[in-house]
Amino acid sequence: MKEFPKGFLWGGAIAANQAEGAWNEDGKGPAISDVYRNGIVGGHFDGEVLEGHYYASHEAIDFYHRYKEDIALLAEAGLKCFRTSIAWSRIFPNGDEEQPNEKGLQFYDDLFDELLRYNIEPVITISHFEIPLNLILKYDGWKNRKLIGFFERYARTILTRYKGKVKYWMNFNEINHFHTIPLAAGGILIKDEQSKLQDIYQASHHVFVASALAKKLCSEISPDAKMGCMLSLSPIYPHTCNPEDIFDAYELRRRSLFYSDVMIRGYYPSYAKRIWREHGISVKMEEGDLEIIRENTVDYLGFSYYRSSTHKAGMPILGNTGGIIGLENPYLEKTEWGWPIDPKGLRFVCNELYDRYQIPLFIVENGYGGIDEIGENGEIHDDARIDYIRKHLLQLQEAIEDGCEVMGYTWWGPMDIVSAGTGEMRKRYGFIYVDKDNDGNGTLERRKKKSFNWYKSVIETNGKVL
Ligand code: BGP
Repeated sequence: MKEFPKGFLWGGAIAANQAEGAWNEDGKGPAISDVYRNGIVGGHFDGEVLEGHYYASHEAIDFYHRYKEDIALLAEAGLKCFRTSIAWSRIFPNGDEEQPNEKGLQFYDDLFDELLRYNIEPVITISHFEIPLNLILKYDGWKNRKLIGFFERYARTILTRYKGKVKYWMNFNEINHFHTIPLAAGGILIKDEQSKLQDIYQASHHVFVASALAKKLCSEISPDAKMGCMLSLSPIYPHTCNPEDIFDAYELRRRSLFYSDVMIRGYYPSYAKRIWREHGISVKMEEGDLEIIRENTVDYLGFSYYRSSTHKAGMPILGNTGGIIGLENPYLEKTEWGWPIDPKGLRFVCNELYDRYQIPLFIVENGYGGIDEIGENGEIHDDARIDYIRKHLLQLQEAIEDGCEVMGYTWWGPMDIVSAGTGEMRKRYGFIYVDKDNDGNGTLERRKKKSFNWYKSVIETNGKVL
């Protein structure tokens, strides 16, 4: 069997709000994820913590207190890297303070030290669906240009503090979900459908300037570190060979690549100008914005890949920018959550992206969310999960053979965590089981599943044995 490239970053990935818990400890302020019920992607936003309601992020899997135990297990599995995010509101509880919260900074110092003790590289997302709540309520989120300054201060603080500890950064998680989940991904509450697109493109512009500034700071403060962007990139197939379907699917695809087009190439693509013209959108920019965006493009493209989707002409294009399931694809099996399983799509998407950008790719999320059955002796034989990951890794190997430069692969949710889509615990991704149910009951005990040893041997052999 073929091996993966030398130094390939085998890892696992989580997000602060889906794992840490301790939502109001040590000075942390409330984040948007703390006031969502039933999932930050598809759930309900309360705007404040309402008494008597269950919020999955409040305890999550208590990673905040149990990270040492988790990291020891990850080290035993042989992980080379670990992706997590910094909860912005641990560092700046309201997002707009002048001074950071020392206890929040200390937590990530301790966490990164613990990882480095085992030679596990931290891969850090600066903002993963967990913007401080105050920035939404008081400022209208990214619609407000002031957020650029708040983000810049936050980025400067963490880049300076963790210089030498963190070599791999990513700006915004799945930023191309801005259109589908503007509140979670972009921190903007859509109050008026009429001005939705105007607001989204204006907020996106602020995000582009902010991420370019973060990249600039990264080059100045930590010249050896790399800063990537992060998108959700399911391939979008045309439903038939009807040119109408083919063009529409292509158009939808381009829109899902809008964010990487700007962050990687450093300019607004020509197709965006047509969208703006036809929808009467005018994006306010200040002098120097386009220059900042042009001069500070990202070093690599991180993306999540779970599934593909199928598109037919006439299905709504605007608003859909990636990650959607679309129409039934009769050639593919599905997970218990209805997500089409498409390993070949990973090879397709790697080639598509590498052809388009020629910068290193990093698969920072891939995995199988399913229900685990516990056997009589407490063992968990998660063969469907192993099968899913194996088939995706085989296709990733093919993509590398095709010539794509791939830095690494991080298994989504190495320990079971809260689902972003539904807020559930029973949608499990881990090779480590966490004893907790949807209502918050359980001991939080960690237990290895069958996939634990399987992934360990994959890493040990650098992908030779799959
Ligand atoms: C991505 C998010 C993650 C994650 C994953 C799986 O969209 O970046 O935060 O949770 O999807 O989705 P889910 O948790 O809904 O199964």
